[in-house]
Amino acid sequence: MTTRAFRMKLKPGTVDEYKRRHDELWPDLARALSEAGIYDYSIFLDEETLHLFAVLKLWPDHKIEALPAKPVMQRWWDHMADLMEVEPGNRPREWPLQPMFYFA
Ligand code: RM4
Repeated sequence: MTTRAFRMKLKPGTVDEYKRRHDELWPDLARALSEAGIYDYSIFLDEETLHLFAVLKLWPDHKIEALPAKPVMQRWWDHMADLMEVEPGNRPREWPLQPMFYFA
């Protein structure tokens, strides 16, 4: 198992809608995340800066690198692009986060 963490960023005024859309995560996207080997996936918001902090776990045989090419992932990113800072092609901008502390 590995843990991966990264930061994303919301556009101003989008917090409630971002939460609402994730509360109704598409079942086919949930399936694609699971099939890519992702589990225990959380996203936290810093309300002051609108930075989103994502933390997820990956099974050893994960295929997370294949996820961006999946049609459901691209549809989700298109669906979310009005709310988030995105790259050309609508993938959310992501900044990797470095592990600094762990307590089990
Ligand atoms: C986020 C973003 C991520 C996705 C999660 C489910 O807003 O689109 O790429 O993994 O949703």
